[in-house]
Amino acid sequence: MAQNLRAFLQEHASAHQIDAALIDVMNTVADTCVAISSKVRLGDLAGIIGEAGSGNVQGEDQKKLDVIANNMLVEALQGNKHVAGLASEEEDNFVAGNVDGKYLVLFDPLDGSSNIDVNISIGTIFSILPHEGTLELDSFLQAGNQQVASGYALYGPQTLFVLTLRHGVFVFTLNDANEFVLTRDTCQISPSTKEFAINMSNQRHWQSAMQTYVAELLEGKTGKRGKDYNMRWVASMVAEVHRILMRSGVFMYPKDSRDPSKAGKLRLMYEANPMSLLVVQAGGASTNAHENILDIQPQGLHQRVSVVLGSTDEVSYVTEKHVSSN
Ligand code: AHM
Ligand code: MG
Repeated sequence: MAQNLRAFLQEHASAHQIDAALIDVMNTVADTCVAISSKVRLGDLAGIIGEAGSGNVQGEDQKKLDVIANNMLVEALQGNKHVAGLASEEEDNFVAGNVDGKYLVLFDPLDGSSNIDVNISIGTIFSILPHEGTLELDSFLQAGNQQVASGYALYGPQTLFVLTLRHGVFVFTLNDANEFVLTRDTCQISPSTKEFAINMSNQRHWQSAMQTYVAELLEGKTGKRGKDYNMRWVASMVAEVHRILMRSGVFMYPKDSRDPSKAGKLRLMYEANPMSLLVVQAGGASTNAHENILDIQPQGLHQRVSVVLGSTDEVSYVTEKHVSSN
């Protein structure tokens, strides 16, 4: 019989000596994603489509669903006694949890916001860090390789929950009874690929190493890379990473010369770190085009970063190109 998420987590925890408190936090995240999924599925019928009329700390307009999903996660996680604190893409500052909590949960409550109103896949991304001592901003500024778990919910044709507790990557599908059921127990990204994902409309703003790399991909079979590459761009990182976990590929969101103060569009703590842990756990690689994302020492909660992740051959090739061009 197919195993549900709770049973899987219990078994996985005993097989790998994982703290029961961490499993409890994971269950709270998953339960909240089920609740978010119910709202996403109903769209206009649940009154969740459209602008919230507010902005977040990064100056981005918030959608109603950004705010709803954020509030649901904050409330649920504050109610979990093992959670010491939270940080969210939609909150200016970190939020305190419970003084005895051993974990910090960081999340992008609704990733792919530009796709909400057009019924294209969106998701929730989360990262879990260990915690001890007094809760302060510094508590959250841990490198990605300190994460004890990460994952995402993908609200697509199916609602999926994908997680790692540092012992592989597992995929669960939401069934008719609103229960996540294990549907894939191995995710392995192959080293080579013929598929890339990048927002080509920003091409003229990329650094020259990225311009050269993508130009080589576009040359096709008779060009330098000797392959006909295919391109995909959903504009939801959750959907792009899921595709890479399922059939390999490389995803890039490079830094942009339009705003030199920003290191890229995506956020290190809420997007790049959790996705990098999943990709590395599935045998792939992840860099900021220079160094491994998981090794970056964060300087701020809302820090942005360039992202190159997926099949190792491509990630190494594009990273080497950037390193040697400096
Ligand atoms: P969001 O968290 O505000 O939704 O922004 C992140 C999203 C990613 O999911 C996606 O990879 C990227 O932004 C898409 O950017 P673009 O609008 O340039 O295509
Ligand atoms: Mg996002």
